Amino acid sequence: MKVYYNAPEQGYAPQTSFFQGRFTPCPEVPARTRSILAALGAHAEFELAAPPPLEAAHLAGVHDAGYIETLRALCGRLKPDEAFYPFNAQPLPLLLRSPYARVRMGYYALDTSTPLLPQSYDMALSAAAVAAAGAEAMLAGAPLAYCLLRPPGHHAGRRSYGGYCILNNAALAAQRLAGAGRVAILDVDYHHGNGTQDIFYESDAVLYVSLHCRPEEAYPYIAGAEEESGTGRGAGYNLNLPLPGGTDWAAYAPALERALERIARARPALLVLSAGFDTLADDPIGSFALRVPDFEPMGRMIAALGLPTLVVQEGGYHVPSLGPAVLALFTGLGLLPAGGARLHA
Ligand code: Q9C
Ligand code: ZN
Repeated sequence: MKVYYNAPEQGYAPQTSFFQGRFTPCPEVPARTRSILAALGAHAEFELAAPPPLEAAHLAGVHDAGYIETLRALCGRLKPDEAFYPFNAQPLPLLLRSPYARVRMGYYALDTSTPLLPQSYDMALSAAAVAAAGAEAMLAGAPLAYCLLRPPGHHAGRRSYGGYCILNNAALAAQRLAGAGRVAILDVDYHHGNGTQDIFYESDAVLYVSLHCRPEEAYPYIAGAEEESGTGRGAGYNLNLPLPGGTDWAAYAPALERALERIARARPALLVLSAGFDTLADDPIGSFALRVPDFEPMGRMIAALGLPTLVVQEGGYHVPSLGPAVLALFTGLGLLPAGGARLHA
């Protein structure tokens, strides 16, 4: 199986998040992918590949041109050691009239939690390139591929960034795959993928189904309620399954079953799996109670859909667990022989 990976991300190390009025260490670090790469390296089934570069123009179906252009201008103006946090974080129309990218950027900010660095634009584009390459592989007939990337994407909306996400990698892949038939996105990150929901909310070409911690108690707070089910042509093509803090595999599995039933009913041609691992009990920012071995039955249940599946990396912040959890998932997905992942867990 091909593993598309943007190696330059190893040089991308945002240090500090600004969250609820405080500077806190940013958990979205290069050690995350290092943990995964170390685990994959022990198995010949994973074939690493660098994606071809992606031009910003190819984001057009997923992101607003003004957002992309402001992001590019902003990053180009930051000092080498600067981390940018918006002053405003609200889509107020007057902000867009400013000649300063620093002011315009506030229009596109979901919140202040995501530091933007001088390299953020290039890095986000390189992560999106990974997703595009993964989509191409699926269109060429691959049954399974993995997009290993940073920064993650599912909180980035059509014209918004946040939650360590700048461009929506999974949405870009889904958009490209939708040319080959209906696509389902299953999002198992601990956090609701408000960005992915936003991008496809009015579309029936892409079904978005998410299992996540309920918005009353978890980031992004502003989306993820069960009532959000899509509008227009997209009515019924958005399914949120919010779960309470403390959810373990015994409580998670029946919700996943519901998610998979909805997906099966939509008869998609392909599946995009937004794979977050911040549902693990040890995750420093999540409050669920999954264990590494739970990712194996999770993978098995997903594989039972019998769909070509593109796995796109999202969150997950307990660094030592990430590699083992990815192996457990791909064991369940049928790539690795059962039992193998446990040796590395
Ligand atoms: N102390 C993803 O998993 N801040 N993003 C939470 C908790 C935002 C997570 C702070 C979390 C965003 C892709
Ligand atoms: Zn997350």
